[in-house]
Amino acid sequence: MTRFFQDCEPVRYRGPDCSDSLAYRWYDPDRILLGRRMEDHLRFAVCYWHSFVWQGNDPFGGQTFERPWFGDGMSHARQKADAAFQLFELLGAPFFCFHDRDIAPEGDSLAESNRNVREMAELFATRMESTGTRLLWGTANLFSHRRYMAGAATNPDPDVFAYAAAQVKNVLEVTHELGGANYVLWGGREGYETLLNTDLRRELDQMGRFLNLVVEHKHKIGFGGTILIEPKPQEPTKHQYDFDVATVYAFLKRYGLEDEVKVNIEVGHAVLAGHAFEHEIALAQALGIFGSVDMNRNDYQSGWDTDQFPNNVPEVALALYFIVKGGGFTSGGLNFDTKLRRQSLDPEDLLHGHVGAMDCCARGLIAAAAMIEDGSLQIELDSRYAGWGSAPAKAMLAGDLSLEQIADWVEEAGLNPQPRSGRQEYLENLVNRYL
Ligand code: XUL
Ligand code: CO
Repeated sequence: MTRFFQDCEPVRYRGPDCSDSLAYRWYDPDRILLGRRMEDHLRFAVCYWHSFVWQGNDPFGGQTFERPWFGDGMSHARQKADAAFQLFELLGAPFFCFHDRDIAPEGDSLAESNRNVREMAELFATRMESTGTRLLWGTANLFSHRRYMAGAATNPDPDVFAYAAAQVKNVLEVTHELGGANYVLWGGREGYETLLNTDLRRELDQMGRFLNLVVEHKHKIGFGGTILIEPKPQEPTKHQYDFDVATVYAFLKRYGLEDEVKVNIEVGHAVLAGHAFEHEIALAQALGIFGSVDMNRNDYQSGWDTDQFPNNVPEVALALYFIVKGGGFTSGGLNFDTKLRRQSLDPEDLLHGHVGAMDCCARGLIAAAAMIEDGSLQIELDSRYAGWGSAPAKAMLAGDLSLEQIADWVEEAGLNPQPRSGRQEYLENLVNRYL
């Protein structure tokens, strides 16, 4: 086996003062924070697609990367797997994620494509065994091939719906066999460009049926992982049906799946939807559907899903504060759905991207743990809502008082509420003390 990452040494924790650019300054897998190993808090995953499949193209130009595995054959797929597992091992990343079409070429029929995926999964099983890398999630690519140009589950052609269902069946089973912790559905082209050619209500019903089929099959095969939907507001379609966490929750409720399916929240998708990342996290937690995270940022100016490695410690710290405060990950983790910039040609660039991202998250986690341990933020929050601890307030929230009874209470008690400061500047300054 030729090594793609020639002369690269495994990346190790060397502490903040280390001058080597390919060492962890903050990510120390065994360090205990809030009673849990850092590795188990963060559950990092490397994505197969952007790291090994994307060729560097943008709307104005084609391939910039040259990789020995670019090509359509199974031998290319095996070479790609060699490089991928080398990277996972060099980084000490505990997990990876893949789409079926990332790992194996499309065949002349679905049966041949599925066989290709299975053959690669067998190779993965041996590599996972020898390297200790685990599968955070698998997923099906239901958006690249032209048959899916008008969507998969939401396609006007039922044959496409059926083809997509058969494709998902295979990847769900492969994910199960590889011990995957989750299965993700990102609504690639589930959305529309114009209502002039779109029956929106029918398409939502199709998508609801599709997801129910996936959940039924999960139970049938005994897959213990979590089914996750990844919200995104637009790109590729103008109106994606899985717009954001709130929209996904409404969809799950309508199709009876709110106890079966959770969300995989991507930082850049939250930004495209006009939300702060931590808003999406907190909302998912509040609704009981927080699952996993794609930890890649967007450029704030470009308006595109730029899939960049995270590098802003204060932002990451705040997000991790809410994730950990809400109980942390169970089956989920932090997947780097990240692309190099198209000028970053060298194998080393893939290492630099991931090392920086993992260190940034580790540093953010240390700050988040300090915020939680210190408790000052929580004390402020508790005191803000302390009034709800009174007997009449509790009765009001529990639904024990009618509108009339509440009105009587206001009058009898002579209520005259006085506004209190929200203390935002104080709280923001407090957060900065931990960074
Ligand atoms: C697309 C995206 C996908 C999903 C998996 O924006 O994020 O890569 O994460 O299909
Ligand atoms: Co993603």
